[in-house]
Amino acid sequence: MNVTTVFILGPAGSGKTTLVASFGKYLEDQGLRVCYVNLDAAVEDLPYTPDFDIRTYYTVDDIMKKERVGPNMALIKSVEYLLNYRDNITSFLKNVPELYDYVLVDTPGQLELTIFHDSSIQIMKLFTEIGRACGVFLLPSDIIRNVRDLAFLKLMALAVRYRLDVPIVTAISKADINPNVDKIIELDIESPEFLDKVEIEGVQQDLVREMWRIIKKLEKRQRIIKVSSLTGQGLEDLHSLIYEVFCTCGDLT
Ligand SMILES: Nc1nc2c(ncn2[C@@H]2O[C@H](COP(=O)(O)OP(=O)(O)O)[C@@H](O)[C@H]2O)c(=O)[nH]1
Ligand SMILES: [Mg+2]
Repeated sequence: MNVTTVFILGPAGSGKTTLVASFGKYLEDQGLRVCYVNLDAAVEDLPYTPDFDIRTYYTVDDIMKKERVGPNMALIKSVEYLLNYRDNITSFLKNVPELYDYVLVDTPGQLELTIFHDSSIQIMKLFTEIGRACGVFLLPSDIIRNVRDLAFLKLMALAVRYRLDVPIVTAISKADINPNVDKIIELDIESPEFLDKVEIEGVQQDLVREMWRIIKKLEKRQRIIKVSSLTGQGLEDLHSLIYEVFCTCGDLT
């Protein structure tokens, strides 16, 4: 079997790092060999033991001291620094296809560091060269309070798909926190309740409706899955969905 790289993506605090640990453990329990990669130079503690950790080479604290910059600039520089270690990453990846079935890549806490900077895109490309790769974009249930929030997150997921040249699946994360999320995600623009639930009027209402149309047109149709690292809910679904991304049928509904 080919090695499969899964980039775990999503807004800050959406549960990426925690999912790398819980999903990795789930895959290992299925007898699969999992390689854990941390590309976040700002993280303090990890709930998994990384096989490759960018902090071996530098941390955001190091950059703040060395370059005499504040935390925001150091975060940006931390992504630019990635390219200085391109050879280290390439040489690490050389043996990965023989040793592992899955590579789980924990991306920087702030999503914009991953998608705005060419250096992270170039580094992610290295992983696509050793086997197949896809992304899981997390839509955290705790910030989905209404249709507008969901539309906004879905637009972000589309933007990520546009930036990264890999298939992207979406998953509602931290599903244990917000049980009402079901009522929101099942709402359909065609349903009579839709505009009531949007709870806005006039131009904004037209905007949300139009945004939904665009999302529905562009987003790859996929069944909705909900995951929780806390309870283990949905990890099996996530595994199936990732598997299906690469099967020839390509139908994720
Ligand atoms: N209730 C709940 N909390 C979670 C879950 N996943 C992550 N968290 C918490 O959400 C916060 C951010 O998680 P983290 O994995 O660091 O997010 P990241 O910034 O996307 O890597 C932490 O306090 C986690 O303990 C989950 O499935 N359920
Ligand atoms: Mg993280």
